[in-house]
Amino acid sequence: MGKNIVEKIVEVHKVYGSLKPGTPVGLNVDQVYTQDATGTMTWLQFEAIGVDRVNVPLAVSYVDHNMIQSNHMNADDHVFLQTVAARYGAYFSRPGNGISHQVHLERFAAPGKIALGTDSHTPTGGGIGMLAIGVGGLDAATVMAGAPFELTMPHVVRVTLQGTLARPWVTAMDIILEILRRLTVKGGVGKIFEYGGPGVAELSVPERATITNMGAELGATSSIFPSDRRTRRFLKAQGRESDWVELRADRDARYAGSIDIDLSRIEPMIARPHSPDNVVPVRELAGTRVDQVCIGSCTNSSYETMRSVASLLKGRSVARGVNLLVNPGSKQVYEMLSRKGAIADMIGAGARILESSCGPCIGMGGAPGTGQVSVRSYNRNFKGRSGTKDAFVYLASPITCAVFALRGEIVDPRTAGFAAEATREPRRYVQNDNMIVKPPEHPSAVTVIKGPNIREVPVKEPLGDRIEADVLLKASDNITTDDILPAGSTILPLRSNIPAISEYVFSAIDSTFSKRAKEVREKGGGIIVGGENYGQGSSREHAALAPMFLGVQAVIAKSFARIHRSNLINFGIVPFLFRSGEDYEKVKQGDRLVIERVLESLRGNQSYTVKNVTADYSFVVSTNLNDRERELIFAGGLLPYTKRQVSGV
Ligand code: MIC
Ligand code: SF4
Repeated sequence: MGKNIVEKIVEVHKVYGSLKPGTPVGLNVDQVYTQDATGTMTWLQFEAIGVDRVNVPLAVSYVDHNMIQSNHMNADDHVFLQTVAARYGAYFSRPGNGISHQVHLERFAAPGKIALGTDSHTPTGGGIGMLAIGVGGLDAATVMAGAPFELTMPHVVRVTLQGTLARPWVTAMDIILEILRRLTVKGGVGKIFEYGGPGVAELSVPERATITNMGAELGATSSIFPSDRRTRRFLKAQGRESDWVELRADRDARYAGSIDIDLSRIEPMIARPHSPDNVVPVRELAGTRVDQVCIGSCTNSSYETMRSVASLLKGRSVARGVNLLVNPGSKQVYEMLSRKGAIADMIGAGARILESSCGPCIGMGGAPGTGQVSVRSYNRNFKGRSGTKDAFVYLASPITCAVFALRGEIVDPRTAGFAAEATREPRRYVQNDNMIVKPPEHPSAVTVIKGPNIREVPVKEPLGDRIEADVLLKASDNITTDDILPAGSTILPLRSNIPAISEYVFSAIDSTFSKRAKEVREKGGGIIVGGENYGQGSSREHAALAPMFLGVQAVIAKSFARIHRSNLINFGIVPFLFRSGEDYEKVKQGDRLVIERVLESLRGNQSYTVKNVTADYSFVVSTNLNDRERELIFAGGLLPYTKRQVSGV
């Protein structure tokens, strides 16, 4: 029987389990990378596990999120990450070298490999034919310590691309926005999207990477393209042709479903506030005033894309009411643009050029003004994520964004009267890895340096047989990890300090949450009630760890997003599922709930009776934990579990 690309890669890396969708499969991992905002916790956890060296073929620690150094905290974290990488044998990508996903694609990603990253946009590497998956920090730490990675085998859905894009105004970003429009932010849960068909050859590796990057917004486990002549060409231009292998699905490969996209029918698309799936054709919003435009991020930062933006801006001026911010994705891109004069063209037009980092995407600078409209070539527009609660953030392709910047309003780029070049891929990218520090020859001689803001990782008491706690918050569908624990330039520097960051749990939704949680901690702690797709978005494990620190015992939701569900389990919080929508409707914030015989049911049929003591009725919830996940909960989480395994107890 023929195999698809995902099956081919999983088969080669399989340690245990089967390829049957929905069942656990243990995998050998080739590459693990971290970024700074999730990386400090990951590396603290790695240290706490107690092994002497990174146990995967390649580990890289990046710095890209926490780049504004308004006090000692971020700079101290950078030093910690550099010294800890050296101590345990990982590469270190210095601040300024660029956004992890872009740099990884350029310098390390390879077809046929499996990579994990502590960031939800790790699937960017799928553009090169790598199976790249976003995970929580603790999962990454245990894999770096030598454990296999356990994946719940996803359903593989084939996306067939036909036809040709109407360049330069229709781009890869418009393809993924169209897919988001059709499938929504829940459409990819439990799935990997595997691209194929004649339209694939139309797209360069960076364009494919835009699509796999933003596949994260579908809730997908990953997205992947074949490895073909264009992949080889990209790797050759990066001086890494020897990393190329061909990778394609067999003719008779089977899929769990299929989607057809005719590229020639795609038009410029835009996501409206406040969700990446709130997508319409740009022309429908024509005339909307624009105050800010941001171009770059890990979604749309390739040299070719930025060149094409520069060709449009050249000799023109941004509209009087618009702030145009540009964050090139990597030093490679930035350096090449500078050498070609493209940065000068952007500056000439009035752009504000930022450093190579996440920047405004995560509210690390560049927040819009009150009530302003910001259009960004980024991947997320959740309410408040930009740093301004009442801003209206839209998402569109870089070239569409550039047209808006010139016109000061939303306009269909095809009819705006401008000309732009569709830049061809360069034959050779500038290869200068002077900002990537290799692991030293004698790592054990390195001293790990920790600034005063870097605190121990808290560990939960193992779960008791009875949970009695208050519903501290009742949330709706599609709650993001940005809602649970916001980012931004004030809160992000606290990522290495759980007691401090826990003050901000749910602060964007309910500013009293943290105080109320602490008040009931002695009385058994709290429970959170959620709707569908609870915890979508970012991989930040702080969205589980900080509530755990505040005494949250359980989350009861209609369904969970994959990475957040794993993070909850990793920190010993039970993810319970409502059996019916009515039960969700009935329970109120403030109700006191009692769940008896938790351990017994967890060992048994995973069905639990919840007594609502306040309103005097009972309802049934369930869990769907596999064997390993149950063990993690019994142990009090993945850290105590792994420590025990490493020390052989
Ligand atoms: C994001 O885009 O939300 C982030 C910031 O990159 C996160 C990681 C984090 O919160 O540190 C992600 O995508 O996982
Ligand atoms: Fe950085 Fe934004 Fe990409 Fe997250 S989505 S890695 S914050 S650029």
